[in-house]
Amino acid sequence: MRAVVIIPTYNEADNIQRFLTQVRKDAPNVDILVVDDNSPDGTSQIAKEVADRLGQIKVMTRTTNRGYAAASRDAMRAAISDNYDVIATMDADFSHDPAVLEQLVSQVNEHTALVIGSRYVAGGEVTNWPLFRRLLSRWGNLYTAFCLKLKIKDCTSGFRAYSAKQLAQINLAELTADGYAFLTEIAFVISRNNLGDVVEVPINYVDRAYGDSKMNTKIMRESMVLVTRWGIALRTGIGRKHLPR
Ligand SMILES: Nc1nc2c(ncn2[C@@H]2O[C@H](COP(=O)(O)OP(=O)(O)OP(=O)(O)O)[C@@H](O)[C@H]2O)c(=O)[nH]1
Ligand SMILES: [Mg+2]
Repeated sequence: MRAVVIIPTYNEADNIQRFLTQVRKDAPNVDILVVDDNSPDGTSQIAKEVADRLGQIKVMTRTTNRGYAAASRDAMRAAISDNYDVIATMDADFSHDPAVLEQLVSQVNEHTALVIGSRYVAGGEVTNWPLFRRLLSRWGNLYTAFCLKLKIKDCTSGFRAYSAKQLAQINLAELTADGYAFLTEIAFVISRNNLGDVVEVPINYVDRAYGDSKMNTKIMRESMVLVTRWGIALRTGIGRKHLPR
């Protein structure tokens, strides 16, 4: 079984070298695909130097259409065409513990399409987040599960492992979210199309210590608007054509 972890990056120069070194050490069986949006702080160059030194690391540098979702989609397409069996994703800022990566990857199987590293199942935790961020994420996830009739407790966690075969069933070009709503959108599509089980594994999510957050009000608003729109379409049929397929 071949596995790759996609690491979207934007201005992660303060983290990337240490992070890649740690992933290489903790998950020696998982290849790495960094997808950087040509970060002005030189993240791509640093990642390429580390890649040359450590091996098993590819760096994809994008120059157009910057965004978490667009970068993730491009990297997913590349990983699918490279014939990986499992495609994981994680952040570069140490919020997701590299020591847990192989555990997520190992739980993907023919029944399980998606394994989510989850803050909101028993045993899950959030460390060092300010109260506002905690409430936003917690209530955002409760609202999302309600609107979309999902049993998933942490739809917005970016620490995941997908079955490549099931991911390949999704028309990634048709997904509409630009920011982290992409994570909800893809979980929603997997559930709606019965592509396989979604399993949540507890993680401790630790706030970044270095580098700046890219979370902003536009991303939060997008998430709220899309979830509400999809929820209305699901329940009433109004705007059904906007539901992700
Ligand atoms: N390629 C790419 N990666 C991005 C973009 N925005 C964010 N990322 C990466 O996606 C991951 C998650 O972004 P963060 O800024 O950490 O978002 P967050 O975890 O919600 O915010 P913090 O809690 O402040 O860390 C990080 O590895 C980022 O570098 C983007 O526009 N393009
Ligand atoms: Mg982060």
